[in-house]
Amino acid sequence: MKPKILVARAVFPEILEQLQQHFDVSSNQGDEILAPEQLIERLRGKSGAMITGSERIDAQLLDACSQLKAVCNIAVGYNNIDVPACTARGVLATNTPDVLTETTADFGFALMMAAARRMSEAERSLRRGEWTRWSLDMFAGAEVHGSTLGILGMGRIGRAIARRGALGFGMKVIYHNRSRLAPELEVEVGARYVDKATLLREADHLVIVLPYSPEAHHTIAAAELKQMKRSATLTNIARGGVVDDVALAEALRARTIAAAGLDVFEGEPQLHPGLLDLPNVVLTPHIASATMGTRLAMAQLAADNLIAALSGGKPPTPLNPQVLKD
Ligand code: 8YV
Repeated sequence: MKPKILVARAVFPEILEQLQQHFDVSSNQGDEILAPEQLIERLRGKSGAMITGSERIDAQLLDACSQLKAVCNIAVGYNNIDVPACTARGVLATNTPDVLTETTADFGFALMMAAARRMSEAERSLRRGEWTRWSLDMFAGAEVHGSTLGILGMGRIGRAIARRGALGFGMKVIYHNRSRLAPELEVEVGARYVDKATLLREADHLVIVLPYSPEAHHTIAAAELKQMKRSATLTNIARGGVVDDVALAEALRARTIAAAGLDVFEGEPQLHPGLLDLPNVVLTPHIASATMGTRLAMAQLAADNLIAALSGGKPPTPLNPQVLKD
């Protein structure tokens, strides 16, 4: 008998077909969002789950679904999974690193540029029919090339953004992270380590790529925003909650920073209503990894993890490899 799995969200048909060759698949191609109790209900008796950042795997769910052996996230971030709780119950958890790095860095850079060069604001004005004449300072924004790029969090995506800034745009790149990169890696990506206060004080464009954890909650709040230049931009492609959105909306409204680019929000898909009325913020619905090629690669990696995990193979990207038997 094939192991039973749940694919919690709609996935590409070719991925579903592969999974059906190995498993008795319960799918959700209607892409209905499952409330926590519905997720538990659908997962009972299943050995595996393919999930996204919208599904939460916690101790309560794991205890209710004791047959579960593997949960495979279609995302690199895994703050939706209580990994220690999985490990304690011998459940393998996996994520999708690497395959989305360059695509996500492209988007982060684009969002930063859109905020700096006031693209959304200018486009909205044009669509409203306000472009009746040209003027010298019309939608004049901040320089990107040659400016200082500050990166908070220096994992794979942070490094890919640093390379774009240093090599492509001649930016001075500074970063802050819990751990400093090896000297040769700093040279390769063209970035210099600084403390958090220096990062906030010197960055013309601050890009946040810090994974969410309770310790990272509101890493950027009112006090941090106050330390930034009035001309600076802030871009968040990490997770909602790393930035205090209420404080950010206030800083943008009061123009104590110039602009922001946000792809992630506290409590998304809801967002702080104050953000919607502001001209100086570019808002996108968590799409930094959204190219067809990358989303397919992410789903494929999650499928490879699930197939290996439930057939005694070696999952490519485990988060808690200690649960795997040799
Ligand atoms: C996902 C992301 O699309 O990988 C991540 O961590 O934030 C995005 O690439 C999203 O989380 C859906 O699972």
